[in-house]
Amino acid sequence: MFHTTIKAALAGVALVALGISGAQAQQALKLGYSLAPTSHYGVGATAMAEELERLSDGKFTIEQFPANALGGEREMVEGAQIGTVDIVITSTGPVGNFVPDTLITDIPFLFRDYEHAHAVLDGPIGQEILAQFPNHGLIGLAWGENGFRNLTNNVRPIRTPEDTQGLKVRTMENQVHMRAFQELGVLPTPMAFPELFTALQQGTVDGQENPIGVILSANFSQVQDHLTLTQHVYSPALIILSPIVWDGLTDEEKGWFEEAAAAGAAAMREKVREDADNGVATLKEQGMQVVEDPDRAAFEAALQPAFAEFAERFGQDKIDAIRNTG
Ligand code: EAX
Repeated sequence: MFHTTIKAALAGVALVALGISGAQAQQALKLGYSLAPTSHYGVGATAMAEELERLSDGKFTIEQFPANALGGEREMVEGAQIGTVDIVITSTGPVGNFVPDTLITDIPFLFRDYEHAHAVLDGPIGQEILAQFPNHGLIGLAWGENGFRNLTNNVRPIRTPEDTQGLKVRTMENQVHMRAFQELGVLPTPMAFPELFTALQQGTVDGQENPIGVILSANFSQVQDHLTLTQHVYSPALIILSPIVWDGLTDEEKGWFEEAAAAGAAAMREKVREDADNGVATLKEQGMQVVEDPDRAAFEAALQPAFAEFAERFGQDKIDAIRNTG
């Protein structure tokens, strides 16, 4: 009798345990990014979430934490490594500090246009870089997009490299960008994105550089007078997953995550293009003075000493392989 009671109790415990594990099988994932929900990152996150929920029949859901709610991009990537953040959409800005192979993609004037960038990143070169992520405690699910970066400042209209001399410009926490900006006579000031608006407002830095979608989304027209369409570097984004999530997935589930990330990346790219095409007009309406046609060739030429160093560091053959793609 006693035994029967215990058995029944144990069965009850087992049932409760099953019930709990059934509930746990529904996994809500935390996804962080630095911009507003209406930005290209928000659009990408939503597309990814919808696709993942659809493919997994509701098993995996994604909760979004926009606008740096989980910290700056470097902090979010660290969070993915230790499992406090499940998914991060981030520019490559700080990622080279974790996965050095991504740094080659941060070289200015490397990608001609969006099609070129997509061909490289979605092709063997980009996929080989993603394959390096697990060696650094991260899973690179897909290349998303941030866009071609443009310079804004509060001092003067910028047309040539002479105009950038002496400017204090916030850069991302990225060695390649910082090195390149030195050649333009700029004092590169690395800073996490969440601090940038206030730094511009208070004049801690004179300027910053970002794609049109970011300038719009972060309301930089409120704190910057001049915009120059320098398009000096293509800024990729990455959809990164915590290995702690990845390691718990079946092969089928891993496939869903990759497919959902691809859908997110595609939606992100579409929104980046839309902002690049329409956003400059909006920024003008908001009062920015825009130099549409700066001397890009002069900026590229001014960077030659930095390019020589990049060739030595990354290998001219690897850089040529990117340039000759597509
Ligand atoms: O990823 O830090 C930056 O300037 C990034 O471009 C921005 O956070 C969007």
